[in-house]
Amino acid sequence: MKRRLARLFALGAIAVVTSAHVGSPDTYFEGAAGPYPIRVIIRNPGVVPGLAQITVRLLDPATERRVLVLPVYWDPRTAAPPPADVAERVPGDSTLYSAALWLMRGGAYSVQVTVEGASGTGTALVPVMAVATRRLALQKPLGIGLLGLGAFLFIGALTIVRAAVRESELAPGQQPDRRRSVRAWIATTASAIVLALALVGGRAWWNTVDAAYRSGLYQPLHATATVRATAGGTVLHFAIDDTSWTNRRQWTPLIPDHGHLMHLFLVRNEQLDGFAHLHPLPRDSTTFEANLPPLPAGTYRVYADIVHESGFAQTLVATAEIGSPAPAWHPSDADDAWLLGNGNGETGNVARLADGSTMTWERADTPIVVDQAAPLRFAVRTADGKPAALELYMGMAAHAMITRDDGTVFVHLHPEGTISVAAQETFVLRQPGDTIRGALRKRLAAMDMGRWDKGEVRPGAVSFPYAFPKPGRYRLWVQVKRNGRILTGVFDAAVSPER
Ligand SMILES: [Cu+2]
Repeated sequence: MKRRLARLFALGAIAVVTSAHVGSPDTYFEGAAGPYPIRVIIRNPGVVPGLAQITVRLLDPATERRVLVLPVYWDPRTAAPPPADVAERVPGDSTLYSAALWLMRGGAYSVQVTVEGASGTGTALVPVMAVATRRLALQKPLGIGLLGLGAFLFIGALTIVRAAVRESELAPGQQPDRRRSVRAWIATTASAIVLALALVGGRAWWNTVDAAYRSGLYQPLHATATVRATAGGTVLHFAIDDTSWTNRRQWTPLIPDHGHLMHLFLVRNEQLDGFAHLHPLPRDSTTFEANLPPLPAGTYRVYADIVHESGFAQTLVATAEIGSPAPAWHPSDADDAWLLGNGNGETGNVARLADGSTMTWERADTPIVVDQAAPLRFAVRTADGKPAALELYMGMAAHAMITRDDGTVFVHLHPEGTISVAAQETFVLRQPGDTIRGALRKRLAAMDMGRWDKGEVRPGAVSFPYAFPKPGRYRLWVQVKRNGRILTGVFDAAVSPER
């Protein structure tokens, strides 16, 4: 019954609003399921429980394959997951498979994508944050229709009661006497009162359910950013001051994501010409501090990416007022970087990087369309035009930060997609016994020593699986590392509405 009700609530809930990233609700993933390279898109339902749509693209020519998908909730204490669903091949496209996934509770899920084929079986884990971000409105025609049906049932029930008491025991053709008529009138009135009370009770029940759902709508933890001058320079102070965090009841502790507990981004309001990617150091469990680079004075949008031990990744949002630019900058973390300046406009494909190399956005001449999944590809070339050798920057071949000019979208992604690598790791490493807070975090911390600089990067090119969530003007910052130096390219994009 409960499940049925849940289904009922989620009906028609396929559109999207927001998620752990800001304004960019869908999950994009590119990686390998064993021997099979895949690209996965999971469209968030925006309601919990809700039905998420998943598409899996096989990136090498397909022979006969089977694709299975299964969402697994992070908490091992919840019921065992059901058997996996077989994704159906999308008609007309031999490498695209799709399925629908029920996300029944709010929180972190890992979607297991399994590919079976001639080279064996492989599985990829794609973390997905199930959050309720919207309340579905009752459509007017549906409301009127239901009201009509309800009235029909109400009057119908009274008519049946009246007829049953008044004339059910009469022979055909016989007229009810006065006594029967009076009894029928009393029975009908009593029934009307009982039914009306049931309706009032039903309304109260519905309002309680609705209020509970509203209070469960996702809001990132509240945070405050302040800037203050110290002897050593200007310091950005970032505090997670949400009572649900400071009470420690509802959240698992933070874990580092690609080497840092927090990835914080500053974007200058309106102009978007000042940008910084910092990694504030924790002072305690609620406050973080970073030395501020010499950004120009102004109001800045602050976005802070954090990941909880549960695998739940979220972006906290704040604003910061920066007064006069910092006189000198001593980075509090070696991975911190910043950049001043605008790109070359919406048609400028080439960004000149600080070391003389160039970064080219290899985009088609056709306009970028909203929600159209097309990987963003960038080529990095040395000053003399050769593919540039790249190094890992915090474990990643590249980082891309994408924002809409009004700040309603902010997303931080990698060639692996929009997923948090730390969230993925929690799902790989979690054991059924990990029910004590902090146990998994300890194991992760022990693994984390210095491993983010090891690995190979394909020289000269990076790509990010993504689709812009709504039309408008966007700015992109793409970061790579060469010869120990962090390089940032800036690009602009105009995204047109669906045709
Ligand atoms: Cu990154």
